[in-house]
Formats: sequence, C-alpha cells, structure tokens
Amino acid sequence: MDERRMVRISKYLARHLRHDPQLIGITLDAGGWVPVDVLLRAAAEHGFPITADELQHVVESNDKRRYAIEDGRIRASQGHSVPVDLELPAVEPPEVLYHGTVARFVAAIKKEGLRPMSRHHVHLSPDRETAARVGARRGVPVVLTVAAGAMHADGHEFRRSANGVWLAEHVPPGYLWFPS
Ligand code: HQG
Repeated sequence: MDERRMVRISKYLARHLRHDPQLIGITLDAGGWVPVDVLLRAAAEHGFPITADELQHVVESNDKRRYAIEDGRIRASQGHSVPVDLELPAVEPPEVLYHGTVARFVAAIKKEGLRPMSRHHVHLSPDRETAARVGARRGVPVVLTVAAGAMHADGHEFRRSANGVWLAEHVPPGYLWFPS
C-alpha cells in the first residue's frame, strides 16, 4: 500500500479511536474498543471508505503499532483524550526512562513536573532516541531523564502500553534530570 494512504488511514483512526468517535457516530466501550465492522461501516458512511485489508495492513505495519485488533474489535493502544480505561496492569519500570520535549516547556516542567496535558498520562520512552523523536515533533528536542526506579520505589505507578510507551500519571520535578 502507498505510504501516503497508510498515513492518512492512521491519522483517521487516531482521530476517531482516540479523540472524536462521535464525529462518525461510533461509541467506544469502556476499554476503548469498537467492533471492526462497525468502524468500517461508519467510515464508509462518513466519506472515508477503508477496506478490511487496508485496516489490517495499517494495524500490522504502523510505525508505532498504535492500534490493536483483538476478537474482531479494534482500539488505539494509547494516546486517548476521551475517557477510556485500558486496564493495563501496573508494572515495574526500568531504572531510567526518557521524555522528549522542547525548550519552551522546560521552565514550567521544572516547576510542575511532567503533566499529562490533554492526554490521560505522561508518555515516557524507553530510550533517548525515541524520546528525541517525540520532542522533535515540536522543534529542537530536549530529552529529560526520568528517575523511574526511584519513583516506583516511592510508590508511583507505571504502566506500559501495548506498543511499549511507558505511562505515568505525573512526574514530580524531583525525579527529573534536565540537560545542562
Ligand atoms: C509538555 C506521540 C508545560 C510535554 C508521541 C509535551 C508520543 C508540559 C506536551 C505521544 C508540562 C504534551 C505523546 C508542563 C508536559 N508544562 N508543558 N508541566 N508537562 N509538558 O503530545 O509526550 O503519534 O500530549 O513535554 O510519539 O509529546 O500520538 O505528549 O511536549 O508517544 O502515537 O506538553 O504522542 O505519539 O504533548 O507525546 P503530548 P508527548 P502518537
């Protein structure tokens, strides 16, 4: 499949499986799932027909494995702004994790720590390269190091999404190292 078509489908899915399902008249269940056939019908009825093969292909080969299909249902693996409970178990994180941001947010982050902003969780990356890519969406990336092991020892919970993104509710400033 053409790369541009894949990206268009992936963005369409993000819009409707993470943020605005009501725009195409679908309802996500408590876990964020919707039956694949319901999604495909709604997309077609709203002027964006996707074939079942295209959907399968996007889910399997998406660069970040953003979507999961299980038992005939599909959901976004993370990144929602609508309320969903992904029912991810709390797990022990590695000693350090990383967060990619940009210089203009650093002063606020030093004061308040990392906040989820419009998402449900703060998103953390397992390595610097991934964090740098996340930050680079907004400008020259600034990579912060998160003392995840210490946070966990102090009782903060961590979860890991199906596509390997680490999730926390808040990262207080005391657990962050800023590059000099
Ligand atoms: C910043 C993409 C001011 C934070 C990526 C970030 C990721 C603060 C922005 C995923 C702050 C929120 C998530 C504070 C945090 N004051 N700014 N106290 N705390 N920020 O997009 O982490 O393509 O919600 O640094 O690849 O950038 O969607 O989070 O710059 O995995 O699958 O506020 O989104 O994945 O931005 O990105 P976002 P993010 P997808």
